[in-house]
Amino acid sequence: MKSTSIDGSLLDFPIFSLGHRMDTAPEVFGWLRSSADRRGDFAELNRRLEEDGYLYLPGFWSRGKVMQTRASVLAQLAGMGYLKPGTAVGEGIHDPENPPPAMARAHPLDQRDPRVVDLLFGKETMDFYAGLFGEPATHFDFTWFRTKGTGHGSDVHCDIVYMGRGTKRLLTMWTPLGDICPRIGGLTILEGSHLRPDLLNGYLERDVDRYCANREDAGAHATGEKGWNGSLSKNPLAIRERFGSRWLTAPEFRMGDMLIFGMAMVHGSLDNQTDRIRLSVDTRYQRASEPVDPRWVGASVIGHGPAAKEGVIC
Ligand SMILES: O=C(O)CCC(=O)C(=O)O
Repeated sequence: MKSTSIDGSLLDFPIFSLGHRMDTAPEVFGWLRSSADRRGDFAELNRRLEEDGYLYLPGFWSRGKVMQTRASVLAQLAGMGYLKPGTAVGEGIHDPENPPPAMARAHPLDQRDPRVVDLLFGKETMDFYAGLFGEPATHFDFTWFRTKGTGHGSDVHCDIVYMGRGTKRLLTMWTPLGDICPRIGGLTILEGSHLRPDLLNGYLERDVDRYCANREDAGAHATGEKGWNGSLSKNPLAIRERFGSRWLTAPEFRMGDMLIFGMAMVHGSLDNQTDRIRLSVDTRYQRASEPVDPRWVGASVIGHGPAAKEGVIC
């Protein structure tokens, strides 16, 4: 891929987010800062997490380990008939007649796939979080699988509205299970947005599973028939203007990389302009001593199901 360094450059091909062509001028677009060289320096990593709101750690895991995880997930997708007949499973080309569901919550992929569990919740990863937190770490029992075929990335949002019933000091980890260039649709982070909650008009206090019990359609909200999907915006250009900062991504996310960010970080993802599935997972980590959002723990999580709905008087 042709692109130049952060201090001068544009991509030389168009990229999109939610159908909007992204401006890749360096004033409004840039690359994530790598912290790979400070991997064991937890004081510095915590400082960067506070300052930047994210940690980008290329090559955290061995490439081979992530390739095995990818192979295991692709084999599942192939078995479910989501890959294009006649193509190699490893290519991850989706069947246009039967594309996989992009939505994580409804995903049929196995939450207990041993490769996935070992990668995301095994000793190597949990030791890292314990080091980062300076105390024992724990994680949600749910893995959000993203299997995005050709088309739009994710709406612009912050994660707190989906998982804010425990500690707010929760971290998201976004993990590519394939090499993901901006044409396939990597994650995008709105630089410095974690420091400007004042620009979000109360968004960070909301909860997708809370509804007004005194409204006429309360019943439909209680069952999940109606609801808000947590989106902050479908227009990444307008949101960027509001913050006056830059959208950040990587020239290529590679297998072995991890990207960590906090609950108030505005983020989204790029559209997939290819026929390959953009395969990634996102998972959540926190200090074991702090309260955990009950929606996301247990053998079979309740997630955003009816049991999570909370009626309040508005
Ligand atoms: O992968 C995506 O498109 C979105 C991921 C995301 O929103 C997250 O990791 O919190």
